[in-house]
Amino acid sequence: MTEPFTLIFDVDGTLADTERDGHRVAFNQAFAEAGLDWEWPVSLYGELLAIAGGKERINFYISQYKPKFSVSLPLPEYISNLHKSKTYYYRKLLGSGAIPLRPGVERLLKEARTNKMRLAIATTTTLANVEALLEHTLGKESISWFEIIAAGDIVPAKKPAPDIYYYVLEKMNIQPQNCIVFEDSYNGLQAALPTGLKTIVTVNDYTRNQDFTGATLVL
Ligand code: XBP
Ligand code: MG
Repeated sequence: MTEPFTLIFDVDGTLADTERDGHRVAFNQAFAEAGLDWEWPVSLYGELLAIAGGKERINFYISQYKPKFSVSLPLPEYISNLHKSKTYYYRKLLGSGAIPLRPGVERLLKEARTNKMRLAIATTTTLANVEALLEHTLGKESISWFEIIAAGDIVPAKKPAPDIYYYVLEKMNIQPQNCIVFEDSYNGLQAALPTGLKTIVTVNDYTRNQDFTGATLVL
């Protein structure tokens, strides 16, 4: 019996355009709540997206733009607290219905389920953010549509490292030949390619000019 096909989805920029009006806004709300005069405008955020992972992105921003910044707490602890606050604001934004799924995503997921395909998620974002996005767009039950939701710190190295995709392949005990990955960014494609996974890239305003050499299809 041939193995059923598996669709592996990235989240941010792929399932939904979460970055400009979601994550970016939540980062700014967390900075304001912490009394910081930091503000990430749309263009700067586009540059900072080169760094996957919210905590890593804040750390990069400090090193590049606020090198004199200092706090009494160890910096990683301070950043982790700031990121928790950002995640709170991001989930509140999702709860307000501010971020819909991209066109066609719901139809694709439902058709895949009708055709008994296996579904998985491989994302850099925090698990709680994935669950909130699914709950507030498709309903809480949709979280169970995905056999694996591999997210954030579950792996030691974030995209463009391939760790998150190897993690999904291993946990689902599947071969790359029977899978397709959906991604939106250069980092995401670079993470999938070394594993042998075929990747469909769907671009958005932040990623359309990136290099997608090696993608099976760019939409
Ligand atoms: C995109 C990311 C994430 C989000 C922010 O993830 O790099 O870091 O920008 O989410 P992907 P967190 O495209 O792999 O879904 O602040 O929770 O990291
Ligand atoms: Mg993405």
